Amino acid sequence: MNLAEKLISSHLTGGEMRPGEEIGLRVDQALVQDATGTMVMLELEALGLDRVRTEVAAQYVDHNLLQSDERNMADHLFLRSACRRYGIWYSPPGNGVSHPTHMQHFGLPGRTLAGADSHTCAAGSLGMLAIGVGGLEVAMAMAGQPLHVTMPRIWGIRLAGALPGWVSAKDVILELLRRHGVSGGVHKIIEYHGPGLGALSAMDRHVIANMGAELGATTSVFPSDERVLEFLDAQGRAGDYVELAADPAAGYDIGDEIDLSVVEPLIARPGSPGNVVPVGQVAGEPVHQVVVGSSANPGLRDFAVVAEMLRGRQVHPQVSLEINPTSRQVLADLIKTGALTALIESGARIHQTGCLGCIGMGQAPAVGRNSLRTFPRNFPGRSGTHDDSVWLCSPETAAAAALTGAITDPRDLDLALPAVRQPRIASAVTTPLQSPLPIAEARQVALVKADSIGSLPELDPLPDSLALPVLLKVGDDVSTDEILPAGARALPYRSDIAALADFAFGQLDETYPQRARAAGPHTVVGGRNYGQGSSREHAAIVPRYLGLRVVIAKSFARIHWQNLANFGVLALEFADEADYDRIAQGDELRLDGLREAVETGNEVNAGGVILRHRLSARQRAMVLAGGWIPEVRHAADRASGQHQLGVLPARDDAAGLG
Ligand code: MIC
Repeated sequence: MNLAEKLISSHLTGGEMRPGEEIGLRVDQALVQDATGTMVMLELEALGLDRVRTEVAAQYVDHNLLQSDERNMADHLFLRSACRRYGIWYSPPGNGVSHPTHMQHFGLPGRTLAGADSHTCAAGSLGMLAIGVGGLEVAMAMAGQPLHVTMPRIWGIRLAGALPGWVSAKDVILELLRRHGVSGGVHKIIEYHGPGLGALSAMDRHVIANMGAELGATTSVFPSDERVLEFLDAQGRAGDYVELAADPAAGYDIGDEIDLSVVEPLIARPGSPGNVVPVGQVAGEPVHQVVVGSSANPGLRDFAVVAEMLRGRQVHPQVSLEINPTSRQVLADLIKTGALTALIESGARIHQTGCLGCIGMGQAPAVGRNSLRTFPRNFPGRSGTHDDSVWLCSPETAAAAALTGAITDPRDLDLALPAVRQPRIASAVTTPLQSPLPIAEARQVALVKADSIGSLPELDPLPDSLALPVLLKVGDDVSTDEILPAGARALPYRSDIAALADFAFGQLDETYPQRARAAGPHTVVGGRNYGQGSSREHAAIVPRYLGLRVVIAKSFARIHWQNLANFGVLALEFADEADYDRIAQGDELRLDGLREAVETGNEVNAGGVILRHRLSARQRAMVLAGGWIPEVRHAADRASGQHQLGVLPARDDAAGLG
């Protein structure tokens, strides 16, 4: 077996490991961040959970850090109280971005991790099977239920050679995006193997695994080898090391190879992480902002390399260079090694630890002014600026632009290769992580809910007949940032669906919320890879709250497709993609006999346009019930009303989830 198959088979709770089939996986660890976490905690409350059942469950506060009104801090207090109530680790604001912080404290080769954040896959860097999913699935996993995913094909990527100077891990994942685009990894696990691995540290692998999300992959997996041991040792956790690798003769469903020695500095042009070109091809474009940080380049090395390139030099006067340390640990080590002083003296602005500009929580650029970022995503408007011009690149390319004020291939600078200093043992700054309370004490804790914290909307069953106006028709690769924006204006409403509804599809059509409220039940038509990007289930809940009952698309991105089912929205695909052209915004589609069509088959006829769903029996039940929570409640009623979800056995055939 290859490593991905080993990880899957050792956690399989149900289903056959045949690509395309739904499988169930036992979940060892669960992770949420604050922007998705408030909904998860409301879901745990709605499900009547007493205490989480995963080995580790952790809540990180890393997204909603700017407190420009009372809402974000109210969310933090709610999350802390829910962690105390349900037995969850709480990482307060200031500790850092969930993914590297989770690796630091809990990363464990061979374990599974379900995370309510699409970049959860970053933990594949430590030989974990780490999958980003919607919040409700994480809530269910915390309650001890298996995680269901479509069995992916395993895509083996053999790495050979070693990266040349001025080229780093970010360029490797940009190379994959250049080759395969933003949907090249859908329903695939990317497994890295080969002799080139030895030269990539665990944090380099984090960079590569993290942005597997941008390829749409289910996750990425690296073996657990000496480089993982080195990482765990630096965290004082060498005892947690387990060696893990594919069997020597293992094969892959798909094969690919990267010769690291010929990878060159790459950059994604504005609009999509898939718009990748060599840096040299766009050299000379003026730059006004450079931001270094995020879970895509979170390691000490990623900051230190910038510091060394800037040491003794000044940031170009036209550029605002912004440093977002990813974690308290990285910040402490930047101070210890003197890198922070070099950055400060060069003119860099130092921000607090966390995601910040990566989700538009501040740092919005001026219209049309190029902003180079070491981030994972640059979907239109995600920065907070409607007509933004955000590019994605490595720390080396970012620092080169900070020095010259223009996009510059770092190899063209007259600089010596930066020598990065890293302490062998990373700073131990563990105190601020708050551990779960003992169960008796936890049961006494009341949830702290300010008025700004809403409740989950009530969801009614799927009607049998629907006359659905097409309120929006959109193109290919529409991201969840376009469906339900992040950013400093919208994020504070993540715990209040009714208020968040005003932002739905804001990037594409500001009139949608008003039109949806007036129309009631309606549909939206999309192109390929609809709903790519983040795991935010709000992108399903909010439109559903506004009356969205059916989405029709050429194809769907993995996480959003499941989120739609979780909240009772029927995801249909064109049997013949050419029919996309037969439907226009403003048309009305009549769907009759819908319940039976969903229950017994996979085809729906919308006035001559044949549409299909790919839902499993489990997903069909939730769509018919109006969503997963109503389905769990119905199933519990059927099973005599005795069960609370938190006490159900963790089996595929458990009442309510079978
Ligand atoms: C993102 O990178 O898009 C986010 C913000 O981290 C999201 C989560 C969210 O929307 O809260 C993600 O990747 O899932």
